[in-house]
Amino acid sequence: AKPPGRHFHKDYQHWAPLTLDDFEAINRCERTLPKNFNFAGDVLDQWSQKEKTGERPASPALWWVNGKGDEVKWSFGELSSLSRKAANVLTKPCGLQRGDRVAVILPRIPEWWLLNVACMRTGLVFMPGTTQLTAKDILYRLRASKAKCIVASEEVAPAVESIAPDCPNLMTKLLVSLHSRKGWLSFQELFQSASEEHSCVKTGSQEPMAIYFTSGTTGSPKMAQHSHSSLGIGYTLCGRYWADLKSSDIIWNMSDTGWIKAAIGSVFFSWIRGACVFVHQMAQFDTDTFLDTLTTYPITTLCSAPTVYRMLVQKDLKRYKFKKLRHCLTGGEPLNPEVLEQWKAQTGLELYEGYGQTEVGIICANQKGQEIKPGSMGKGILPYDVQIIDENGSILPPGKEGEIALRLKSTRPFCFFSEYVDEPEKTAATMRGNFYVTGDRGVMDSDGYFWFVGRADDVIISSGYRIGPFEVESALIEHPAVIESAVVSSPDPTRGEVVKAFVVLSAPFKSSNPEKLTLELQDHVKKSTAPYKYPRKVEFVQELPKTITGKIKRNALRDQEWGRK
Ligand code: BCO
Repeated sequence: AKPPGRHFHKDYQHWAPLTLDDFEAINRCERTLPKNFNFAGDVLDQWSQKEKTGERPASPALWWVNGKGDEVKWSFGELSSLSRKAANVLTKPCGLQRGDRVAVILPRIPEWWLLNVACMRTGLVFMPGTTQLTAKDILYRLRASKAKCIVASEEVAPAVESIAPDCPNLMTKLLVSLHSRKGWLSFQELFQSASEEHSCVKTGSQEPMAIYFTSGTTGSPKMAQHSHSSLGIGYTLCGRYWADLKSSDIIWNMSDTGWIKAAIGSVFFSWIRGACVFVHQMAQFDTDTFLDTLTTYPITTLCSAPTVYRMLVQKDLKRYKFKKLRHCLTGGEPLNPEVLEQWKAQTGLELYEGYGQTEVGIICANQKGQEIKPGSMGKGILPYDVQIIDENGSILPPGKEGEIALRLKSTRPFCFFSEYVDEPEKTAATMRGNFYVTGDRGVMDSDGYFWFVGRADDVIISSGYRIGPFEVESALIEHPAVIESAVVSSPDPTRGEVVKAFVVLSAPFKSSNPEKLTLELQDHVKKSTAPYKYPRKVEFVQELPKTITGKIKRNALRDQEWGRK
């Protein structure tokens, strides 16, 4: 019999490797976390073994297409050997060592998955970023993180080159492209000659594995750091009960590689269940290509932002015969019940909404087997204890609105982010009494279902993106037409909410054509910071509402936009 507690792990007793049951038991708090854990070694390499013994269906682990006829299919065995080669590229020619931070700005190409796994194998800290990042965004990320290496595609390379001299810690630029470029190491070339021999680093369960930049109300994005176990084990129950994944499933999770949703849905909860991750690298998102993909490929499980479903239900979905689709997930922003009803009426499929954050992953979800209450985010997912609390940190009863919070004391959930790197005061500011506060307001009903109400702060959630108003205001103020601005959310039928900028103009621009100036300011923001943040609405005003101490009252403008008193 296994002794109790932490001694069950193979590292201590040399028993059989951790199983899916063990991972689920850890999430149910029935087992303690092992001292060491590495997703590549403890999960992916095991699926590779199961492929050899026929315990897993012969479907790929990664299936990538680009709509131009190119296709990549890797089994878990291939993923293991190819990621070992990639690991050798990172440690040998790139000279990186365990604990070094690596910024990875790649579109949805297979190398993103290879490098992600290679970082796990070598104990490097993976820091993904969307390809929409501008030179200024990249500079901030490289300097704040002191990253030793940046991995980028050709489209991002010029922006990196323009700021690299200002990043004293940056040792290596690694280019993922068929062409070589001066000043960059070529991943493709190094990969060809790299050895497949590599032993996976025995990482500690709580050792840093990834850093995600996340926006808040004030200041620049914070670095939310996750450990090997928080991402690698933390979504096991999500994969089973929210995503309903089996090793025979094929999941298409739409999220861009820069967001934690890509990690959760296109790496961790899918691969821990042994499912196939499907990727379509579209030049640009469009609903026709999206629907054609579902009719062409045997995708069983879809995960997309509510904005995508809002766009899709505008189409005549009955015309499309999805090949194998049986389970649909959504998250990143609130889903309106009407969209859920329309999707169901047109496709016969339910929409399972989940709710989470970069810091904590998925914390609530409509889980398979539970009744779906349209408009609700479902129930809390273990190991989290989700509650609604008041301003003093006291739990509120069902039906009372307050802040959505997670219990941290006495036992801190292992899948919780470890900290905002180098910002202890911001990490501490998320704590209230025994709880972590999400910054979102909500209500729990008497059946334990959670209902989203809105943000408690000024952060804007548009199309599934979390956008800090300060970042947009900082971009606007760089333009000579802008004296000051206030950026708030504004309702939008497709994107849920969009960024709206109230702008006070400088004297020389007061008589400008407003339409032309709006386009100019929008274009300016798209060049200054990642374009998804640009203000889709702009209003020119004489002055901004302010408090007696001169602070801009964003809440007054937001209430006005939403028709609230
Ligand atoms: O809509 P516009 O055309 O006016 O503007 C778009 C782009 O055209 C533009 N743009 C992009 N690159 C550009 C550029 N403009 C100039 N130069 C460039 N290089 O910028 C705007 C970007 O907006 P978008 O990304 O919303 O584009 P789009 O095509 O409308 O995509 C729609 C969605 C729904 C596919 C997209 O918004 C999306 O993927 N949303 C989901 C985001 C997501 O995955 N969120 C999850 C975050 S993680 C999380 O929530 C934690 C949960 C545990």
